[in-house]
Amino acid sequence: MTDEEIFDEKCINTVRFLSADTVEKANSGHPGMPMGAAAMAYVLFVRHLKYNPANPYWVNRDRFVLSAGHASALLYVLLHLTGYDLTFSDLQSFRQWGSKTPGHPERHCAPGVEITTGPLGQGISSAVGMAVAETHLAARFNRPDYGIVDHFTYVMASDGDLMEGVAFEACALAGHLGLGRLIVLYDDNRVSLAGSTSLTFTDDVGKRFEACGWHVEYVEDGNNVNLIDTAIRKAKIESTRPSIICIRTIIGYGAPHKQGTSEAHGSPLGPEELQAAKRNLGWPTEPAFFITDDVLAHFRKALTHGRTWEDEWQQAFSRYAGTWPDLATEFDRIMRGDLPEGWESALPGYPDGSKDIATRKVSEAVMQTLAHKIPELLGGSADLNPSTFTWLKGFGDFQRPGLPEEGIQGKVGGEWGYGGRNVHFGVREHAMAAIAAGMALHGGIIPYTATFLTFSDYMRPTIRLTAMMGIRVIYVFTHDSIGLGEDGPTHQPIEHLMNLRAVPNLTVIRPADANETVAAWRVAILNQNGPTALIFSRQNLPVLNRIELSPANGLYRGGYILWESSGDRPDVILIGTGSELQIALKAGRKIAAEGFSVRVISLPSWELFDRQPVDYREYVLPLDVRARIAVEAGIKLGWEHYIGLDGRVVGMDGFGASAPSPLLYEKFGITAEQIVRLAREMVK
Ligand SMILES: Cc1ncc(C[n+]2csc(CCOP(=O)(O)OP(=O)(O)O)c2C)c(N)n1
Repeated sequence: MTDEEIFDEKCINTVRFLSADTVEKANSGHPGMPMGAAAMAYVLFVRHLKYNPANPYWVNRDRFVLSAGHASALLYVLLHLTGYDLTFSDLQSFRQWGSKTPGHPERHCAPGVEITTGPLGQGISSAVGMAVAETHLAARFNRPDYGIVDHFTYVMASDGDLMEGVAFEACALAGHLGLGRLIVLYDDNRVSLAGSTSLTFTDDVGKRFEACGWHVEYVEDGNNVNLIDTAIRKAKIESTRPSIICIRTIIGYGAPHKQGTSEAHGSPLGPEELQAAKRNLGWPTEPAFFITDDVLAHFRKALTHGRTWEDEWQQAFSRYAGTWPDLATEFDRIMRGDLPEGWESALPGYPDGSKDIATRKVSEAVMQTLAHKIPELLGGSADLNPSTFTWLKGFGDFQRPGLPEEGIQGKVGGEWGYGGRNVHFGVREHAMAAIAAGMALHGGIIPYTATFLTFSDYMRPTIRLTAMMGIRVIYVFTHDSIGLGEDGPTHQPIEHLMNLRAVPNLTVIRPADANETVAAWRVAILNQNGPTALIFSRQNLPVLNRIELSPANGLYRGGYILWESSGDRPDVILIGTGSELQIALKAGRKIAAEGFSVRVISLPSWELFDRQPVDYREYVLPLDVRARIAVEAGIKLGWEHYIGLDGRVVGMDGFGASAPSPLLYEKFGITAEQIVRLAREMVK
């Protein structure tokens, strides 16, 4: 071995045993993957990844995604060694309350953690979204001699990541799109949590990726620095296909009794086995957390390199700004996440007397004005644009340039290439959500997705993560109830609204008419601290007369008094959302005609309403009025939140049925007559 190779090995063993010690000290965690994948992590962080530990937010940094979030100790060790603001004592408080080093990487806890991972498959899929963002922004902003956006997205993924369906969906799309700056390091250790992958996972991964249009490299010895280095070099040169490097490793490498088995996967090695592993690899058994100065200095060169890379980029950007000042200002703006001036100025309004219109159709109109004003709005649907109406007309298809355009449907007009803003996700709802998350995390993009509300179930794992991360993603869900009609119960969402409302930090908005729909989109665009789900009807709805009724900007408060029969204390309160608000209103008028005092509340967003001051909530929904009826064509469970134990719900008890929409409302009893009947009973 050369001196250099000996030193590399020392650095790798530092990573390996710092990770194992970190897990051992916490008496909890996953030592196996960090020990097996230490070499590839070292090669990547020391020889390839471009980053500045002193400024984790440098916009042109390479993105690194540890998809196998259970190997978090590895990431924390790398961040510490390379000089991020993550100290030795942070390593020692691994997995403890309030630490920067939770069990799985959480985006807001430590600088350098680009994304929250842990649910397998999510990280690699969102990395595809990061690469989409990079590719699009490069097409938009780069100019000859100025690669303002020209970084790579690297992923470390495990067997579990690649077993998950979402990863396959996302990687298939990445191959189709030819995302050449996406590089996956696959930790091929053939062991998962419960045993060997020979039990479950005998795919030929390389061939599978090859079939999806990827460039595939193999490294037979995952401890061989030079082989890994060469493979990464080749992957970087390949510019028209994403790359995966299948690196054969041994889980828990070094641990004499546990290496190569699932015993090494998810619990501390135990003091004896850990000591034995250290002896086995010629590592000092004491002290734990052993780092030598030369090794630390080697890793910390990242600080100098990082400063140089960022400075060089800054200088290039200044020159770029001199030649293209408007582009540079625009780039700064979108990367800050600020909205452009006047973005709201062309939003449509729907005066009294407008024709009935489905809220999905209104959404389409709103999106066209937003598309012109907000160039960073980018997204698409899971093969449902003709139903969700979520295309950005004239703004091109995000596609690999050079694909034969002829015969390809779905062209929305405009550029065909990486500058296009309509992303065709295909029938891949889960990957659509994950990719959109990656686009938001990259920055410079406001991503949206679209499908039928019933298929939100296919997206839930990612929706949950975007809510946890607090990032701006807009989910458009149309066909929001039995109101969609003949497609029947498989397509009619029932429990979905409540399911989404149950996710913390997800804002769910189900507007009742055209003007509420415009307001809902406005809220979604302004919501920078979490995702928003916009829920739209398939069927036409009346445009409520806002001269007679309260204005639709009541939506900004989540709920508001739409109409009341008199200024008196109401005898009964009717609460409606979406397409059922008009039914509640009709019922309210009938009840009022019988001499009762009635109030009708529009409640398009629980989350927005619950954030209002208590006075406002009390003003809308006075505590002492117990006769309350909620009307929503969804599951009843959950409405107790607003109607208490005395209230009643006009909603669904089971699944829907296949029939025309008006008949379904009648058959399932979601009618004004039913509301009136219940109200009479309650006010008696
Ligand atoms: C979606 C999801 N399902 C299950 C788990 C629980 N889990 C954590 S790691 C793991 C499998 C680990 O196998 P592998 O991905 O090969 O990692 P390694 O054993 O190499 O560390 C499982 C099932 C998870 N984190 N995410």
